[in-house]
Amino acid sequence: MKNPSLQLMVHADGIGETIPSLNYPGVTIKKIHKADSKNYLFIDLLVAKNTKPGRFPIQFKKDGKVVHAYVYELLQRKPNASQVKGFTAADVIYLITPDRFANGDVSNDVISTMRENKIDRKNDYGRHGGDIRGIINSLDYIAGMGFTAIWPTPLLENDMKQSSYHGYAITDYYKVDPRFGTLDEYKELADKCRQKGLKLVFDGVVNHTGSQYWWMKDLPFRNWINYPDSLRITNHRRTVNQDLYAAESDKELMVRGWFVETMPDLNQSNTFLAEFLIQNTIWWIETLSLGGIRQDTYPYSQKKFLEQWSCRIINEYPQFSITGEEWSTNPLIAAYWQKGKTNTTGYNGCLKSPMDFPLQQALWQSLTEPEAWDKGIVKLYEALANDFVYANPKDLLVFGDNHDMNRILTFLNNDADLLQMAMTYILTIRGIPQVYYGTEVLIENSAKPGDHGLIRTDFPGGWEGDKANAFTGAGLSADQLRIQGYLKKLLNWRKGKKVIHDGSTLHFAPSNGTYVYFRYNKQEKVMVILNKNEKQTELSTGRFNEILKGHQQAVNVLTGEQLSLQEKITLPAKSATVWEIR
Ligand SMILES: [Ca+2]
Ligand SMILES: [Ca+2]
Repeated sequence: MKNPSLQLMVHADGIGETIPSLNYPGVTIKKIHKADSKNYLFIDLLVAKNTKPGRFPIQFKKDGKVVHAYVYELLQRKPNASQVKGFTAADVIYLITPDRFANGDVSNDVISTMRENKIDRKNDYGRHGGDIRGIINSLDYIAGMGFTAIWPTPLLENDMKQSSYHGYAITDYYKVDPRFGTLDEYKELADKCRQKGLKLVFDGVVNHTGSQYWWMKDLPFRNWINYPDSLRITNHRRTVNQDLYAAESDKELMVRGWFVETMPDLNQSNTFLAEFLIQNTIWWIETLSLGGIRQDTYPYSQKKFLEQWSCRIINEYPQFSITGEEWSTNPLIAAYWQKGKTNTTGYNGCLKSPMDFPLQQALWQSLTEPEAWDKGIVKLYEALANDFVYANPKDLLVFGDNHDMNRILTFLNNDADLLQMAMTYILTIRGIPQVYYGTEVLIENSAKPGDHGLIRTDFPGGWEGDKANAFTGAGLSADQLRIQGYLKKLLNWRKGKKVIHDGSTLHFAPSNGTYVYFRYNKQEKVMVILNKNEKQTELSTGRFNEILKGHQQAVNVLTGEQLSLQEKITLPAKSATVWEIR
């Protein structure tokens, strides 16, 4: 690694009262740190350049006698390990809730030694049995649809009494949850993704763990977690991170407060914990040759730590990509975290791709609001006009929904035509698109708006005996097949379109319920027309002369239909059409 330092956290009875020693060419012990608990020892190693991979024993002596020993292994790095490429705007990320996607191995459904040891598909908050094998089995479907990356929500151990299916209450940062599979299966998933041209995005959670984390019974340091003695819940006032006038007590509670009693908040200002978390992330990138990381609850961790965490990763893997969840619909707040943004507070991290929550909200509101001077489609136009606040708007993660909010179809009042418009926008506007699994077959949650369990509905066909099967198309409705087919075509077209990946954007003020924008570069021009009107609409192209000048024809990328730009374009009611300009 570029960084020659490695800190080992050693945990064993009374290990803190021992002196460690080792003998291996290239590896030296630089410093030893005791913890608050006598059962931990932190050992700083220096690994010299060109040190050979191999195993070496570390001996722990007390009063001159060896009382503990451990064989540590330095693994061989894969060729070009530091050159792993993160997701870019050339990718489209398919977001998966693994427990709800596909059950590829029923033998891991119930693990009797775990606290939650039953499956119940009728319970929205119970485990349903989906797993890594199910994702592996579905990779051809995902790649065939035209997605180029997958982001499964966390697959690490969540040995909690209930709601362990969602994965955000991790109880061991180095262990795959056995109900999802094994580390070998996770590696197999990574390898098969690579073979099929899919990047694998890891969902990281450094803000909190599950309360059943093994170390909770014997914390290395008293300040390993925040508020260890008296539970305090975060105020969720995320703007304190940027606010020039915020009270210290509010800032403190925001970052140190817990989400819920079952998720202890980690204190990343403890440098040993910070190092543990950074090394752990790097270990996963290295082990799986990841294609990106999504970091949960981004603004809830210590800011100094977030700078170190993100920039240490980018230092080791310069072409890597990180996206982070800052759930704010204010672009100023989202922009603050992006790599390259100059902030007066001095914060300067390496988060490439903040999530574009502001645009997500503008998208569904613009499509569902009645048209008026300051409402409806103009909201989408004006939301994009905020791009000047971002260091790099082309790197933002754009999405219609995710696993924590209503399904986009529910936001859009279950209107499949509006869904088609929204998805066309996501897939043609600047940024890195992310699509939640099942959007393509109209999964919605209008029966219980906002309900996480229902939002994370089982993917049809993921379970033996499912009535409908989205993988084969069997049992799907005409609308489901139509949207699935539409997305498949658009996604596969997008794959080869550099002009969509990193072209410039030009948009025209919406007029009469239509909104027209262009993506262009020196070689190509693409025109996207959103028509929100409930009836067929005629559109003259004269107003777009500054970009259409010298062009005669447009070709519909989905239907192949050709039209003359000299004539009016007929737009179907509630439609999105994508045209290559000739
Ligand atoms: Ca299973
Ligand atoms: Ca926190």
